[in-house]
Amino acid sequence: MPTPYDDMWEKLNLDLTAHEGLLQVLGKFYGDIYLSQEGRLQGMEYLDFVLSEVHGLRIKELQAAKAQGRKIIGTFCVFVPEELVIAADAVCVGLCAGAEIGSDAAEKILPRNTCALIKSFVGFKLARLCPYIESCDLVVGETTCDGKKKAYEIFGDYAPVYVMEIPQMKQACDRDLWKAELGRFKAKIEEITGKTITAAKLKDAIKLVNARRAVLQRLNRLRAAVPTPISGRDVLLINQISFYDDPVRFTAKVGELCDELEAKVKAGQGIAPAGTPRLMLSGCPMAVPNWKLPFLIESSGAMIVGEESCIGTRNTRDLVDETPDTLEGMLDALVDRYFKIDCACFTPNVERLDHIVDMAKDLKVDGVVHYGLSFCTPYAMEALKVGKALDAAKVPMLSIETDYSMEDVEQLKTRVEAFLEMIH
Ligand code: BJ8
Repeated sequence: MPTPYDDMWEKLNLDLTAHEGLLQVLGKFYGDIYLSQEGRLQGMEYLDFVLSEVHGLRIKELQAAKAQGRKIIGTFCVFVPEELVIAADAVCVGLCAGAEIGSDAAEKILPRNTCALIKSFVGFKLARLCPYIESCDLVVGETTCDGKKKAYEIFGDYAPVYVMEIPQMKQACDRDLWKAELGRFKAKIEEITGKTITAAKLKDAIKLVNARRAVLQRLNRLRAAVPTPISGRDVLLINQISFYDDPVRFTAKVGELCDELEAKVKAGQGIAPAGTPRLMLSGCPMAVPNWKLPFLIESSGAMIVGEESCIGTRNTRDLVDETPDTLEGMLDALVDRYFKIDCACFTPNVERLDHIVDMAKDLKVDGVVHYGLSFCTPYAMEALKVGKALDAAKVPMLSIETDYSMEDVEQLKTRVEAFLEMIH
C-alpha cells in the first residue's frame, strides 16, 4: 500500500517491498504486545504515536535537520557521549538492532554464531531496511565485546564508521585512555560537523541529556511502587524510544506521563492485581522491537518492575556533574560519568553485582530474570556471578539465553511459569 513516505524511503535507498513487510510485522507485533494491554495510561498514547511513526515522521524530522546542514550521528552503545554530538548541533540517534529480519543477509558475511544484536544491525544495512542507518552521516562503533569490535570492520565496508576505543578495566591508566578517546571523538565530531564545541554549547548539551535521564529516573521511582502502576513492557518501550526521539519533546512527554503515574500511585492503583509477582530483568540490552521476553513474562502473570540493562537503568542511573564551567572541567565530568557504566565487557565488574543486588532489594522483587543473548560471552560469563550474588542475598534468579527468533517461545514460557510457581 502506498504511504506518504514512499518518496522519502526511496531516496534513502530502502528496499521498499522488504520494508513494507517489516512495517507490517512490526504493526502486528505491536498490536498484540502493546495495544492489547488493559488499563493503559493515557500518556502512553504519545509513545504509541511515536512508534507508529518510527520510520515516518521522525525520519522526516531527521531529513529536515540534514537539509539545514545538521549531521546525523548513529550509535550502538551507551558509551558514546551524545553530549558531544548535541554540542556540535548534530542529532544523535541510537540505532536499534532488535529484529531478526535481515539476519539471513548478515549470516552471509558474519559467522552464524554471532549474537542477534550484531546480526540485526548488519542485516538491516545489507537488506536496506533501516531509514535511520541510511540517514546517518557517521555511525559510531566501539570496542566493547569482540563480536561488535570485529563486526564494525565489516560494517565499515557499507557505511561511514568511526570506532571509539573503550577500556576493558577501570584503573587510572584506563581512565587516561578513556579521556584521550573522548578528546579524539570530540575532534572527529567537530571535523564532521564543521562546528567547534564550546563550553557554553557543551553545558547546554549536558543539561539536556541529564534532563532526559532525570525524567527516566523519576519514571523508575514511580513504577517501583507496590502495586506497580505501569507494565514493564511500557517502561521498556519508553526507554527504547528515548534513544531516537527528540530529547526535549521526549522529556516533556514522559514528564506528563509521570504526573499521571504519580496520581495513580497516590491512589494506590496498580496495573495488575495485588500480590502479582514482581520481577526484575538484568543483562543484555533489549533493542526495539525486541519485546519477546517481557511479553512472555507479563503474559505469564508477573510484572517487570526494573531493567538492569543499557536500555534501562545502566543508561539512566548516573548524571553528568553540571557544576564545572570550563570546557576541560566538563570533559572530565563526562569522562567520570561514562566511566561508571558497568557493562559486562569490563573486568573485574563487581559494581554491576552490587547494583543488581541493591536494585532487587529496593524494588522488592520476588525474583530476577537474567537475560543473555545467545553467543554473548560477557553476559553469559557474568550470569554465573550474578546468580551467586543474588543467591547470597536470597533472591531467586532464572537465567535465560535466547535470540530474536520465535522458535523457543513455548519452551521459554514453560521455564518462566515454572520459575513463577517456585517463587510465589
Ligand atoms: S555498554 S551492554 S550497549 S556494549 S549482546 S553486542 S555485549 S555479544 S550490547 Fe552493549 Fe555498550 Fe555494553 Fe551496554 Fe556484544 Fe553481548 Fe551482543 Fe552486546
